Amino acid sequence: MSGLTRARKAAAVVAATAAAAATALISAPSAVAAPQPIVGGTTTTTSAYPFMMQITDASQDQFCGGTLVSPTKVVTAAHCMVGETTSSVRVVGGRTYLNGTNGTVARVSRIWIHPDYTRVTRGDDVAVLTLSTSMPYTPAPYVSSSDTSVYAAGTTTRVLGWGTTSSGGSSSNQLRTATVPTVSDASCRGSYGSRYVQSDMVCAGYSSGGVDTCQGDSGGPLLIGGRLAGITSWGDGCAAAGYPGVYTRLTTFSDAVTAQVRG
Ligand code: 4AZ
Repeated sequence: MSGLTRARKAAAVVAATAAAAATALISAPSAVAAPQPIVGGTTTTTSAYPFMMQITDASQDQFCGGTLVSPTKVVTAAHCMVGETTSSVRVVGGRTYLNGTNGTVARVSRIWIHPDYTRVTRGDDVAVLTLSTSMPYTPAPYVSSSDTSVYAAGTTTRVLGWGTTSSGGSSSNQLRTATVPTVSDASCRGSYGSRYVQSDMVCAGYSSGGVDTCQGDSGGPLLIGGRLAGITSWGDGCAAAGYPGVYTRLTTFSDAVTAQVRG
């Protein structure tokens, strides 16, 4: 596997095969924001978001994000863990910069991947890592299975990561964050057709694009009201008009996650 592929788990970017057809259904933006990092976000720190974890290889090169939900449990994307083993992965907390050496590095004693996971466009994109040692950071609360109303269209969400700052671009050395509104199921279905599995996914982004997660942000949190409500999963490119980011709908999986957190 090439270094680039390994470094970013790039498989989540799905080719925009039907881009021209679907774009015709989206109203033209009055102004298009210049693409900026997460894409379109601002820099932040792990002090501001202490539950924000880097998922790295054994050399501490980040390839995905994760969210600390208890001292020894981290929620991430299943697609981030494909081909990984407890020996190949590390979780790094308290490290704002990719080139930092500070914070806390934990080894992983168990990797749970949703048993039905096959590919990002079929859903079930959730995994839970059990750490061998505790993280000295405050975990994030996460949604319960009954909290389905949090995804009401237009709700403000916050995303975080070290991913690329444009489609096919470079990762951000510093942690970044952005806010994006949730998108209705009907609209997201209009963008992605049958690849949008509404029981397992939720979309977020502006109809005009410009702000989004991108390669390397996968596995990281989508927060609603300060609670973990989604996991960065996939999309056609990044920040393109009419193609919002797609996130794991965590209410569907919160009971399964809780079983792993307690186990
Ligand atoms: C990725 O590969 C990825 N624009 C994350 C988010 C999106 C696409 C790809 C959504 O990590």
